[in-house]
Amino acid sequence: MKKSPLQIARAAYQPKMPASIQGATKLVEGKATVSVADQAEIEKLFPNTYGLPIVTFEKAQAAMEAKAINVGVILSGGQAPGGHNVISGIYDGIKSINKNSKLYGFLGGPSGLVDHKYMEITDEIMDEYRNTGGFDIIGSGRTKLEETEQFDKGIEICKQLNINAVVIIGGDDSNTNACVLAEYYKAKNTGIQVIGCPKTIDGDLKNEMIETSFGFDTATKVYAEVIGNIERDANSAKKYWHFIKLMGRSASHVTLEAALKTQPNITLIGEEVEAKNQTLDDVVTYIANAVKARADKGLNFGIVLVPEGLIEFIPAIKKLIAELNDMLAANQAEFDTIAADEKINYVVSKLSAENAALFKSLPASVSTQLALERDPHGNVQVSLIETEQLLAEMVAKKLAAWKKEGKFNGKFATQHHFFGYEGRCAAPSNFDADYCYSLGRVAALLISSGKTGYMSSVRNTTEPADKWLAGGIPITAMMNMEKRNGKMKPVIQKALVKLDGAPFQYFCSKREEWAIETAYVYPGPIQYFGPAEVADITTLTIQLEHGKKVE
Ligand code: FBP
Repeated sequence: MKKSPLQIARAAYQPKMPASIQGATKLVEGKATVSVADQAEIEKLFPNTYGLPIVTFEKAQAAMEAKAINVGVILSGGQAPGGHNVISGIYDGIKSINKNSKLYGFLGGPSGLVDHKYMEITDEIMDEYRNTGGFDIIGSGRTKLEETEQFDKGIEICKQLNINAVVIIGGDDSNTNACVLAEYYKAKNTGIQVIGCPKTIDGDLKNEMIETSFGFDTATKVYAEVIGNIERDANSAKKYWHFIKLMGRSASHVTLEAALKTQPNITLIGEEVEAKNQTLDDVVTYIANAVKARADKGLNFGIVLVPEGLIEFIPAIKKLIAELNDMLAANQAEFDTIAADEKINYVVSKLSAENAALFKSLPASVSTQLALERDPHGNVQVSLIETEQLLAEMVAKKLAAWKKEGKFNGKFATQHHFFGYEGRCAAPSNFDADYCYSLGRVAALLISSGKTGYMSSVRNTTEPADKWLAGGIPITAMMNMEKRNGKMKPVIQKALVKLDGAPFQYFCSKREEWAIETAYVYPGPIQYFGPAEVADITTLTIQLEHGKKVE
């Protein structure tokens, strides 16, 4: 395949990693863990993988003689920059433990394990993909691993290929499945270990031990570059309000990070909309007021950032979705027999009066998505709802009414954009290239130490990579019970934007100024080469969370 000059240069990049895992390493066990909530229930559901200790890897005097290990790797869910580097980290890690170790990739996501679709990753294949974006080395998919028949099919192929461990690279749902699989394999004494790696551009798989999910750094850099370009266009032409929706299904971290980087006029944060119990009209009025304030200063242009999950955060709509989920789970068989053009009427007939009224009041594009489409994990496919267009239209309507009343004298012309897929397969930034490679190396160490039900963890990430801390966290420690598809299930707790956290608080301290003034910042493209303060720096979110000054 033909390569660009940048790709050729990037192929030679040697990812940086923690000093503690370069050379001989020893595992140190920390204190035992408990789950973040619902301890008794989680312990009962995971008797073999609950309460395990946090582990860290430290430098050792001499490397231990280790036997060859065969590992199967799965990429699960949406693409995120750095996936290939996790795989190269695992590959180099198991080969450095014993050169006869083998890495198999299960093809097309978790279904590859169940359907026995796999390939062996060789030196030649691996070298083609080092430091590249995308998940195309083995492909990804959203099949949910939850049935024992699926787990048993996994055992068959692992026995056939002599696989000692499976690494699942995925988000909170996929790592929840990894934990269930680890428990099942341990309970059945299969000897097959399961290790998770934290992936998602959404940034909502994080906690004290998992400082960030990989891909968040690169994706937000890509979005910030393009938002900066649009800001400069807006500030040059001075004639459009740009409504920009950003990916992030269940949390607004991507939008918040993009805002911190580019200082747009208006940024909606779903978690705040929920906390303030706002309605769709409240949100529209908030934007319209900001448009008016700028128009009063003669500024008829601006930038609005909208998280893709906004709709789900509006409390009334959240309640509606919860009822829809329960109703669909209880009536799925009947629902499947209803003709396509009758499905909406069927849904309305089954809802409570209050929710039926709200459902009918929503634009058809929104209600159809809420009622009909779910991904295999039961999530509403918010990336398909055109919230940016909906908001632009609703604000235009409100301003037109204000104009008639003599309350608004400006101009309001809009453009809308959705940035999501544009960033998910970008070539990983230095941070993601280094972080992902390190996560892969740590996964290999967890496997060779006999661990199962752990997630690979690399911390201290605002420091240079050689000072990063490497280890593992039991996945059960991140779990709580939540309702999914109408039933209470053990799941990894999603990390939403904390309204009392430093990133949001910093944003709050600036947003009034950014709303009225034109305070745009133009970050420019990701730099892969150059001084560390330009090329290696990570997100403002992590820096603020770590108490760093970001002025
Ligand atoms: P993951 O949680 O699997 O990483 O995916 C996140 C995401 O990128 C969301 O931001 C977005 O809503 C969704 O994937 C889109 O899914 P799809 O790729 O199936 O269209």
